Amino acid sequence: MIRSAVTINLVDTMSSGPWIYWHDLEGSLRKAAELGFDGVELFTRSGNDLDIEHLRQRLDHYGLLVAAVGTGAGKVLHGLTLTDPDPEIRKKAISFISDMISFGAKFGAPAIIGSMQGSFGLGTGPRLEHGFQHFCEGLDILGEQAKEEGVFLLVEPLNRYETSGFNYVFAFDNFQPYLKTRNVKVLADLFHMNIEEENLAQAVLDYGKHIGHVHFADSNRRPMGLGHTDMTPIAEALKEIGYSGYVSAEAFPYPNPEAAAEQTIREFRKYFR
Ligand code: LER
Ligand code: MN
Repeated sequence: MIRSAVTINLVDTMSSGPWIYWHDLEGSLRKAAELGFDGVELFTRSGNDLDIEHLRQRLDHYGLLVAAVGTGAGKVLHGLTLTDPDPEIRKKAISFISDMISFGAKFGAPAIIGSMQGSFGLGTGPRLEHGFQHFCEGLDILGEQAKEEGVFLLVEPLNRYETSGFNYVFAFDNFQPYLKTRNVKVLADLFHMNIEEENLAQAVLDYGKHIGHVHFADSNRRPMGLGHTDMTPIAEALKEIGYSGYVSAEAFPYPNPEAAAEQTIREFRKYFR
């Protein structure tokens, strides 16, 4: 079964970006549960930011699961990436993501490596060999850690304006053979894909077996239905490949968080229920 999720940004020093709910954990969980979402995707300061038992209790109270945890705060707050030329920064990036993996794993949720990949010239432009090597080394270490903790690791293609690293799902072929770990899955973010893929539905059909999570946003990164992405063939493709992960709203809170969440769950039900 494909499950719905909605993002919550819990970094109080951030105030804009593609997250539906903001800052208030309790209120966000309550609203997500009222709308009938299956899970929440959490964007936190670090893997040690939240009280685990309190979170577990509140999730149980609302009947919600954790769909995934984002690691982007490592870059936004601390400037860390897996492909930085400085080995000390790479070490800190691995340690930051490692904590996020352990945090997510306590709830059976995978961690997402998006902006923490840095930029290393894989997708477009010439490949920067060192960056590429560091990217693969990082994924190997973290992918195996995730495996030991019972979850997979997600790596996310981002559009060309955010990275010169992993830009489109087909590029998974460019580095998967170099990985020792087999515990890495691809996050299909429909906003990034709208910019980079030739055909979104075909990319889903071709790469289905690698897809472990979906970010649900329209072409303009507003909630699905408020842009020009043709969702029908993409939803058909996800069903055809037997996708059984989350479709998680990582979109701008447009026109406001409440309306964005309602728009998202309406669209989710239209395509997946
Ligand atoms: C992360 O999931 C993502 O899509 C990035 O664009 C956020 O900056
Ligand atoms: Mn995303």
